[in-house]
Amino acid sequence: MNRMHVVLMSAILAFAGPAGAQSLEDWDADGSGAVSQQEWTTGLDILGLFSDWDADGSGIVDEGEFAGGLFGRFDQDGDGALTASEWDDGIDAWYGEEAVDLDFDAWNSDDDDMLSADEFTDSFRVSDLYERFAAEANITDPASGIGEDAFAPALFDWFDADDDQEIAPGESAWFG
Ligand SMILES: [Ca+2]
Ligand SMILES: [Ca+2]
Ligand SMILES: [Ca+2]
Ligand SMILES: [Ca+2]
Repeated sequence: MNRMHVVLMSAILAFAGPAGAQSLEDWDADGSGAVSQQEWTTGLDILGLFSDWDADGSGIVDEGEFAGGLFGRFDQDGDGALTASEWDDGIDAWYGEEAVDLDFDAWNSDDDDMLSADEFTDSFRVSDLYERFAAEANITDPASGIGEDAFAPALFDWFDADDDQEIAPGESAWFG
């Protein structure tokens, strides 16, 4: 990828905002029609996703920070809260429509119509969603969090549903 491409991609990503959909074509540097692990890692680096999710800058994304990162991805309009529909779309996109049976009301502890970041994180921690991610993404010690070197490969493994070492169009909700 040349420098102009990087600059252009950064501008596109910045414009798209924190919850904006990434385009597979932008990440597919060699034009193969799918995203390799190297292209994936480059895309996440340009997006700055690890430092974004590592809220305390410790070099580790722990379970609470992982929840916070997902919350940001799910918050489609970026208003800092999740409607039932944003929450449902996000869970379905990341975990699959049939794999998870969760109840919005159980997560929404104050019974208003929105999930705050704290409500989301508290409920995420008591769910098994982080553990499910860690198992699928080959994180050996999830309780210790996810280090920077493991972060992009873990997300790649998570989204590469058929384990053929590339992310094809339609395989991942990441590329909406
Ligand atoms: Ca951290
Ligand atoms: Ca929202
Ligand atoms: Ca609420
Ligand atoms: Ca694949």
